[in-house]
Amino acid sequence: MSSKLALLCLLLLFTGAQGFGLFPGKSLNHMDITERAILNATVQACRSLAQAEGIGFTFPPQPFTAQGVAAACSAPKSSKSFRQAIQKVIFWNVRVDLRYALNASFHFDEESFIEGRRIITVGIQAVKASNKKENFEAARQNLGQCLHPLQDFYSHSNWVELGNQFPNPNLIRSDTSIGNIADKSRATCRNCDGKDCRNNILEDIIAEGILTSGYFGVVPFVSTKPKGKCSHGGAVDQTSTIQPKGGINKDTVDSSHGFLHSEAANMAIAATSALLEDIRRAAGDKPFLQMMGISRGSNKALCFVIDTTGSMADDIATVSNVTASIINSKVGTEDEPSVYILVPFNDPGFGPLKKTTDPEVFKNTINSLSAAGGGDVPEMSLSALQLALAGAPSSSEIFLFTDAPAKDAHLKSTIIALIERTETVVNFMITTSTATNRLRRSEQQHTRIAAADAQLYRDLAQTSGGQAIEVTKSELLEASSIITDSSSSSLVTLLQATRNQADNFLFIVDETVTNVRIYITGSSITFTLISPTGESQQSSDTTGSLITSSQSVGNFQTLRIIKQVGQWEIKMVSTNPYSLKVIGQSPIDFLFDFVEVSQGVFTGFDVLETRPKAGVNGSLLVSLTGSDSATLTEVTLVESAGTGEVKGVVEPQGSGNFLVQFEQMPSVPFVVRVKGRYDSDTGTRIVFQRQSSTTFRASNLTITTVSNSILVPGTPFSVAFTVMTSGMGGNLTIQATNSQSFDSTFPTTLFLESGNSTNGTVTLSAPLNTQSGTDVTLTIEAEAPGGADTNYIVLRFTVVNPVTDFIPPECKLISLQSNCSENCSLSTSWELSVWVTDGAEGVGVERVTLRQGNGTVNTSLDAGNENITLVSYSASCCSPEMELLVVDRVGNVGSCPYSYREGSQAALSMATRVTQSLFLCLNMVVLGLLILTESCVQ
Ligand SMILES: *[C@@H]1O[C@H](CO)[C@@H](O)[C@H](O)[C@H]1NC(C)=O
Ligand SMILES: *[C@@H]1O[C@H](CO)[C@@H](O)[C@H](O)[C@H]1NC(C)=O
Ligand SMILES: *[C@@H]1O[C@H](CO)[C@@H](O)[C@H](O)[C@H]1NC(C)=O
Ligand SMILES: *[C@@H]1O[C@H](CO)[C@@H](O)[C@H](O)[C@H]1NC(C)=O
Ligand SMILES: *[C@@H]1O[C@H](CO)[C@@H](O)[C@H](O)[C@H]1NC(C)=O
Ligand SMILES: CC(=O)N[C@H]1CO[C@H](CO)[C@@H](O)[C@@H]1O
Ligand SMILES: [Ca+2]
Ligand SMILES: [Ca+2]
Repeated sequence: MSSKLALLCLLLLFTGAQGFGLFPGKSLNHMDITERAILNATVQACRSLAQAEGIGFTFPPQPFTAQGVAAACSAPKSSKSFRQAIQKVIFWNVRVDLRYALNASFHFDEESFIEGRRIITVGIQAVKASNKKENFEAARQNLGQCLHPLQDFYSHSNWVELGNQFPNPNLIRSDTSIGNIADKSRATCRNCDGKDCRNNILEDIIAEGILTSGYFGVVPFVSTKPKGKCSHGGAVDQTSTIQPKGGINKDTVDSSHGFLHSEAANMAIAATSALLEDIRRAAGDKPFLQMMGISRGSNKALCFVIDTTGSMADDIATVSNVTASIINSKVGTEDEPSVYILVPFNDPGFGPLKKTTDPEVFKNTINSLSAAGGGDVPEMSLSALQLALAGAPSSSEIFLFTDAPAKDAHLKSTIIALIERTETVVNFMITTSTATNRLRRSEQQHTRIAAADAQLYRDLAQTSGGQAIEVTKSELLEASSIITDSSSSSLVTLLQATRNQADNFLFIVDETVTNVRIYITGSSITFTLISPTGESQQSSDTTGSLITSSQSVGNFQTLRIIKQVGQWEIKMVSTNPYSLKVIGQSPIDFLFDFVEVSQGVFTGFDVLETRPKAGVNGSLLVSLTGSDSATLTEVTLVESAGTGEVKGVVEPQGSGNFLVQFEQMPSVPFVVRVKGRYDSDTGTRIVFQRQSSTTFRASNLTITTVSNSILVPGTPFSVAFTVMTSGMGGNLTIQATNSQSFDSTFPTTLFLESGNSTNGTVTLSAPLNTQSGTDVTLTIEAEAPGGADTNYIVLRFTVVNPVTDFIPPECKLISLQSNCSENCSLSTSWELSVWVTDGAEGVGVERVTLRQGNGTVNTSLDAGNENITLVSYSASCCSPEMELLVVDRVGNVGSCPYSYREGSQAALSMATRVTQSLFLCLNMVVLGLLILTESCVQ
């Protein structure tokens, strides 16, 4: 047994992936397929949105890039978050190969058509439910996972060999037949002719249009392939060495059926586009674009976590004032927040998280907060912060207002895990209160938050690259106004460090950077600033030429400096702890993830949801955003509280992606610093430097998990995890925390020998009444004996109630009146009214929107029957066609086209045909006919 396993491992180290491949090359892989379909689908959504708003739309230049598409969508500032969204979807897609390599259903191997489609359709339901609740992170994860089998179908089955020209529309719906699937006992293949596999599928299978797919197995001499069945093929697949020999996959141009690779890959792109189109129709254009990280404003969340206990009345008034001024000054500008989030906390209560895209709703929500209760002095601040970190988009900035220490300090490590994984910046606005304020709540007298209590907040702020600002209540407005000003768009970090003693720091201001600000938090600090030309200015000098403005409030100080391109230096003098941060605005920034060569069956880089391994080699995947021509020259892990540095080896991967390898990951906390260059429009070479705000740590512990990502309410959900250590063994302390406060069980300690591994299980139970689309973030932490080393894994699950309604709402034409004549401009208008229902068994109509037509739509519920939505439409005779999209509450989408030209009967029968021709149309879209032509709709 063990020798067989060893052989297996050896073999697999040299293989690629199953499916469309993981690395760039001449063949199209899952990344290319996914990216192309997303770019095209996003262009369609932006175009449709522009049309609906009556504004023009210009297609971005070909080939599409995230940068170009974001600009065409009038959302140039979204190019980073768009890129990030695409990558998330791709990572989750590729991960299916790394995690479920041998599970046939995820790859449509072994004729597992029914199971494969189930993965796709349940995934689509989860995406739709997540979008409905604006849980876009979860939507991307579910989307990536369900795209993998969808794309594999075209490579691993004989769909292309059967002569099909278009994708199989039945893979993205649950209530239809997938096709004529071969019986388990029916032979489908013969031996290839040596290496030539062009004719290995049996003629009767082709002639009768029977669906089959290849068997796949990696253990030599052990095959589960039934007699006469096709194999996947290729060097790894051991079943292909057994009769019938050879295979049928089209993964690459060199595969058994590589001669059909490009047909299969193009069909996978078309199928991916069709799936995205279904999701877009269910969600609407704007939410679809938000899922893709595109919005017209700053694409940033404005996120407040607020203490609402008795002593906070003044602070709440301040937050209300700050919110009002942010909203008043930013709404309608490109700095407008894309979403507003509020999490209140008290004691013992906290939450719920309130999320809205409507600034007025948010203002009212904040205005309706009142300060009361709280009992003793400490409050539930970290519980609330956990909710905010789990619910805000990644890379957000959160502002937490309190005057009290945390009662739930045991959540510190969970909060750090969430900060590291989401790269969120957390700013603490800590007010010192007067004794009388606090007296109301308890006999304990705290005139100010004790130093040790504030240290917890300082530690968390430091990890996140935020500030822990300590001010009096009367200073809070000024401090808040300064710090929330930083939540503008395109913010980049040029430098971020913390120290306990004097030190000198360098930072580079490049031509693209504007609005440079320096934040210093700490007390009794002086400094000297030296510009690239060698001019210098002391902190005490108020008349110097380098600092254009300076504000100081409480322990927080901020400076603006003149724009001078080049390397600046700041010499800090202090004997107290302080943090220094230099930020600016620039379109050029970077994204990165820690990755690891997958330990599974196939080799590939998997994105870590944990801390990377300490003391051994490690890798980062870095992407540059905001410029298609920028290149990365240097990536360094810099000790955040010291001077240690580890430089990586940078390998370009194409499309602005770079793999960076480090010989040894540091054992101390570090930040990621990148340097790069690009040629400006005027041809000058610009060197830039950016840094992560977040401080990261590596660990000697590793945690891995295996679990589904969809959770059904009322059914216990198990997450099995494995912990390993390269350090000392002993009893590990385990903590599992979830963002929804679902009941959970887990072992609180696990015994682990040095060099060994141990297993545990977390069981989560979502109450029966949990709504579909709710997302839950689970953090599993393991702390080494002594507490010096901790690792964690952060997982996200989506709650989905089983769906039984697969049928879209229907339209019934009630009346159509037109007095339109040949010359439309001479006549007035036409009108129709329609009943929309979701049937007696349906979940109900969610939304009716106009997809095509220039008229006006009015919808209302039928007074007599609330299951009927009445729709009336009137349009000019020059706009003869219209199409309604009708969506039910689980996201089934129907289409109802009408035209005064056709008369009611023709229009009604068209409704059924349009769904069938949708795939034809989408295919044309991918092929380059971007306009849904009339032939498409008829
Ligand atoms: C905020 O408070 C300041 C000072 O009290 C006041 O001048 C300003 O008008 C307030 N802003 C808003 C939007 O309420
Ligand atoms: C990992 O273990 C090594 C050797 O035991 C130790 O020096 C190092 O500090 C540990 N790293 C962390 C992050 O605890
Ligand atoms: C680990 O915990 C078990 C059970 O509490 C205890 O018996 C054992 O001595 C502990 N081992 C170590 C190395 O601390
Ligand atoms: C690892 O732990 C398992 C289960 O406790 C044990 O059976 C095995 O012998 C251990 N292996 C090593 C190398 O210590
Ligand atoms: C832990 O679980 C994995 C499968 O998930 C199994 O292969 C392994 O043997 C288990 N290890 C221990 C120590 O029980
Ligand atoms: C990146 C990519 O594949 N873009 C495709 C999008 O669709 C157009 C036609 O609409 C193709 O020409 C592009 O190749
Ligand atoms: Ca309290
Ligand atoms: Ca329905």
